[in-house]
This record gives sequence, structure tokens and C-alpha cells, in this order.
Amino acid sequence: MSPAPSLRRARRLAATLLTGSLLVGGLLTTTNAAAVTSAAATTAVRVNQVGYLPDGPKRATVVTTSTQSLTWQLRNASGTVVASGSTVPRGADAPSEQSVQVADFSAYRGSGSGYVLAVDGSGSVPFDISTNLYDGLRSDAMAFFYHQRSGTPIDASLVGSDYARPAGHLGVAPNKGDTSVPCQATVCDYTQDVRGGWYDAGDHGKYVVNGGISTWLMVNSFERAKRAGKDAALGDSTLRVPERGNGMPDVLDEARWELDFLMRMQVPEGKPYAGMAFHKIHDAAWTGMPLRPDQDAQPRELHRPSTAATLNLAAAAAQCARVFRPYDAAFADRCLSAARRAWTAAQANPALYAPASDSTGGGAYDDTQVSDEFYWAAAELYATTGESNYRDAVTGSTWHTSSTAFSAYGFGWADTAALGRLTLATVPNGLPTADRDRVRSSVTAAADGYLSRMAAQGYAVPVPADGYFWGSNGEVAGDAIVMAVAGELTGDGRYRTGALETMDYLLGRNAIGQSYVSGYGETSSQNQHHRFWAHQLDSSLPQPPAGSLAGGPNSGLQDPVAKEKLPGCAPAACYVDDIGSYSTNEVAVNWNAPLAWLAAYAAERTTTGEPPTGTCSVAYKTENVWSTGFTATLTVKNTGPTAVDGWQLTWAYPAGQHVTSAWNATVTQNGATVIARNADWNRTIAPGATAGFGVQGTHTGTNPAPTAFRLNGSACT
Ligand code: 9MR
Repeated sequence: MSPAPSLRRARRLAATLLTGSLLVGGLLTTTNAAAVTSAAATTAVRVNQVGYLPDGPKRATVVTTSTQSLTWQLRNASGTVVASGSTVPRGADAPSEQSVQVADFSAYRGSGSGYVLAVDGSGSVPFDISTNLYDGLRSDAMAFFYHQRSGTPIDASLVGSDYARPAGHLGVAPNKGDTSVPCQATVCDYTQDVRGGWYDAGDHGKYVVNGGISTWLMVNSFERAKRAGKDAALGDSTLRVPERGNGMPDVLDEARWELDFLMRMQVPEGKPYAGMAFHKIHDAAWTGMPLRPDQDAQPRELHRPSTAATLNLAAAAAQCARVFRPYDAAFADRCLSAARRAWTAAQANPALYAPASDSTGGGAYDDTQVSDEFYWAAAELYATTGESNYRDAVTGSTWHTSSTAFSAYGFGWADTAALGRLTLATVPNGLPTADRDRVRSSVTAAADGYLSRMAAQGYAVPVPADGYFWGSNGEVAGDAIVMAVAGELTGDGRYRTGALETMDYLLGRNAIGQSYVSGYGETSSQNQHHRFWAHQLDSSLPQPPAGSLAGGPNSGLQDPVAKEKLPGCAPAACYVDDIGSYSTNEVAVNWNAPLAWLAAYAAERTTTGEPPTGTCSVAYKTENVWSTGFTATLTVKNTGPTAVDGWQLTWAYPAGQHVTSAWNATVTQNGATVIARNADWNRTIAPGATAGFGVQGTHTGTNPAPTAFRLNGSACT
């Protein structure tokens, strides 16, 4: 069983289209009319549309036909040039098939809202430079998992009324289950209670391999933050989960929702294949769209156990036993016992593969190479228990020394050896020092590979030109995790820079100027493929909530909409924000999990960048309310010691209210989240001074005032 990830990738990648016309200028650009006179036809300035960290890298990519270096200017909200320099011509960029130049304004350390980068007469969209830049995304990307919960009502008080819904798949008509689910014919003759867990993506399937890796990433995010002494931000009562205040870190509460489900998928003692995990549970046939989970009338079925699913369960449950122990020893014991049972069962059934053909009503998640899953599970069990049989399984695996454990295409649901290496490199264990040093070096070598690929590309993407496959954005975020861990192991700041720059890519510095995260950025994805967040198909349904990551460019064009709308696309441009394009624009737990990991990491303060706290207060006053509408005024006070120059105030409406117009500020709303940006004349708020503005909106019966506000990302009192 020698590692051959390239072969597997070859199977999973559809034919990559490397041909296509040169896409330059005018493809997609947005200009800031206040700061820039007019956009020239030959340039487009692509930035992280959310912004940059004051102490982080700040680079932009300019699409241009010019071969000469151009002047860039960074302008603040009042149009004053605060920094300038020259771009570096990069010529043809293979994945985007564009001619590009790079502007680097990392040396600028100011902060504020409403910056614009202007190059050759074109302006970027406005962006912030703020220490608090990622606070909102940390919370929203995690909240995605609560939204995806199966088997529990989604509570309006946590997500707003647009996103509230009844519990799905609890056996209440027309649902057929998941409280007592039969197997597919010949697989088993009993039923199993497999309620709970997260829906995988835009469909209502629940898949152990993908659930396992996503849970692992979420728990790993906490484990890493704890090592860094920064776990308080993911602690109890930090996220929007119903378990707030139970003494358990909220991120672990969310992970536990899936862990309980994964353990329910284990075949009971006394049955054939006891200890193995059923590969998946989903509808007997594909359902149409839109369809809220509680309205799904399809029969649900358990599909035959697989070695890959069993080892995924073993890995995630072994990690659970280690990380949950300080908070809930009984649960940790339950996880460890499930992990041990799964490991033993997988050893007894090492080649039970989920078939590629099993894709009616749900995805196949097929994988015929499970030696990497054996390695990952052994690594987790060894790091948790220190037992010699697991150590021997680690050191005896070809993956332990293979140079391809970290492939050019990152890790993923079918490629899990890297996860084992990350654990062995970071969690104290009994490997001999030389061996552990070798494992650690493999992490930094992988990160070096991503950094050099980024350096060679105009948009600084760690993915090769042939790596734009289904879920490429998850691949990018996964590569960032490897770079972040390399930074932890070495203290070398280049790795943090690389990890942060992948966030720039996901949030707009890319071939099509698209932020792939809903609610974040001027041109953000709004129509991701989802059966409930299906506003594009039914205007009474919501758009995806803020913080949902689209799968991203996929040169395989594996759905009818992509085939129709993207023929000839450059690999990095094979994306369309259409609900029908499930192969470029679906959401999925295994993509949002690395995004949440990365957002939590990016939101952490470095020693030099501690945020000001409690430097604002907000008075929200409902002025008028009638049967369907309301007006309200907001007064923002700067309670800090320094002037605010350019501001952005954010809040969430708790009961489905929608802003329809505003005065004295520019106001946009995505889902429940509202962003108000200053007008030109009230952009500066001196210490102790206030700025006021107003909104008019609709409500659906009740009109409670919002209670939590953030000014430039920082919570107001
Ligand atoms: O992420 C999966 C990708 O690697 C596969 O190529 C693709 C086709 O099998 O399936 C993707 O996963 C989907 C799953 O099969 C069903 N739920 C939605 C997932 C994301 O699109």
C-alpha cells in the first residue's frame, strides 16, 4: 500500500481546462467614485475586500495590459494619499490567464475604514485596515455549523428569524427519520438512530468521512489556539450556540453535536461489522430545490460500512478524547472507547471501500486508498494514549516517511495523512526526538512549497494551475493551516504572512474579484447552492448567512450551469455565483471548517496589535413603527482617546427586519447583518463626539432593537 496521492487526485479532478482567452481589464472591477475619478479600461485593482491587518501583509493584484511599472496610491476615507509606491510587473499569470502586476503597501501601519488603492486611474473597492478585521468572520464562519445542524430547531434568537427553521429529520412527517433509519437492501436488517450531526452541504446527506475531517478541523482549531494561549476567544459564551454558558468552550459544544452523530453511525456490538461506521446516511433519491430539511419526504437509508469512514471516526473520536478531557471526562471516555472499537474493526476489515457508483440521493465520497486514514487514526490514538500498538502503527506506515503526505494539492476528505503529521508535529508524544524533528520539518517543507508557489503567482495562491478542482477554496484554506502551523513550529513570520494572504485570495484578491464568503466584501457570493438558503429560487427564503464559503473555482465544470456559463474559463476563473452551480458554488462543512480555523487564527492579536476595547457606545432609538415598517436613529459615540477617521458600524437584526433606506450613512444588509458606513461629512468622530444616522426598514410583526454593535470591528459598550 504505497502512497499515490497523484493518482487519486487524477481520479478526483475532472479534466482541467487550461486553454481560454486572456481575460484582462474590465472583467470585474468596482471603483470608489469618491476617491478616484474614473476607471481606465486597462486596469482592475483586486484587494481583500474586507481589508488588511495593520501588522499583516497588504498586497493587491492589478490586472493590466501595461508592461511598465505603475504608480499605486493608498488613499484614506477622505481621499488623502497616505502611502504610494510602484507596482511590480509580473506578466502572464497561468491560473488566471491574466497579465498582472502586484502592489505592496504592507509598510503602511495606519488603521481606519474606507481606504482605496488607486492604480493608473482605477480604484479598488473600499476596505478597512483594522486589528479587529476578522472578529466577525471568526464568529460567523463557526456559526455556519449551528445553521447546518440536523435534528434540532434552529433558534431565531441565535440566528435571526430569517434563518430560524424547524428541526429536520427527527421522524416528524413528512420527514422519514433519522431516528430509526433502515439500511439499504442487503446491508443490514435492523434500524439505527442516527439523528443529529450537521447536514453536509446544500444537500441533506450526512457523511462520516466528511463529517470526521470537519470535526477534526474544528477541534484542532481549539487545540492550536490553546497551545498559543489564545483559546479564550473560542471559549464558553463566545459563539452563537445554544449551549452557551455550560462551562464548555463553545467551539467544542459545536463539535460535539457532530461527534455524537458520528458515534451513532457505529455498528452496534453483536451485529455484523460491529465497530465499523456506516459510510453515510441520506435520501433514497436526490431531492429538488428548494427544500427545507423538515419538508423532506424522501426515505432515508444507511449505506454499507466502510474502512475510510471507520478510520475517520477513530481519528476524530481519539482527538475528542484528548481535547475534551479537561471539560467533560465522561464524554472523553466515550470518545476513546468508540475510537478504539473503530480502530480494531478497521484492522479486521481493512479494505471495505465505498463504491464510486453510490451517488443516488447523495454524494459517493468514495476512496479506495485508506492507508493514509490508517496513519491519521493511528497518530491521533497514539497522541492521546501513548500506547505502543498505536505508535507501531504510526512508525510502520509508509505515510510516516513519505514525502507526499503533504501533496501539492493540500489535504482533503480523501487525503488525510497530513492531518496525522500535524498532530504528531504539535501534540506532545513519545516519538524519538529525531523522528519528531523530521515530522516537524515535513510540515515546514510543505509550507515552504506553498510559499514558493504563492511567490510565483500573481494572485499569491498556494494552489497549482491544475489544482482548481471541486472545493478548491477548501484546499486553499487547508494550505493556510499548514503554513500557520509551520509558523507556530518555527516562529518564522513568513508563514503567518502566507496564511493571511490566502485570506486575501478568498476575500477578493483573485482572478474574478470575487469574495467567496457571503456577507464579507462588496462582491461576495450570495447564491451558494443550498436547499434552504435558496433565495435565488424563492424570494421568501434567505440567502446564505454571512460567513459561508463557496466551493470556489473548479475547472472541471461538473454541473450544467457551469458548463453553460463558463466554457473556456481560465482555471482560477471557473466560478459562477449561481445556485445551480453545485460544482463551483456549493457550501460544505469541510470547506467552512478550515475557513473558521483560519478566521480564528487571523483574528488573534499579536503582541503588538492588541485591540482598543470599549471605545464606543451606540444609542439605537426606534422613532416610528407601523404595521410593516419602522424608522430608527443611531448615535455612535467615540468613547476612546483618539479620533476615529472613517467608520463602519455593524449589527444584526434579531427578528428579520430589513433596512430599505438610510440617511447620513451608506447602509447595506446581508441576511441579518447590517453594515453602515460613514458619509463623507461625518467620517471623523473626535474623542467624546458622536455621529448620527438613520434607517428605514420593514419588519414582520415584531421589531425588537438590536443590542450588540461593533465599530470598525470592535465591540461597543
Ligand atoms: O467535495 C466533494 C468533491 O471532492 C467531489 O468531487 C464531489 C463529487 O463526488 O462531491 C463533493 O462533495 C459533495 C458531496 O458529494 C455531496 N454533498 C455536497 C458535497 C459538496 O459539493
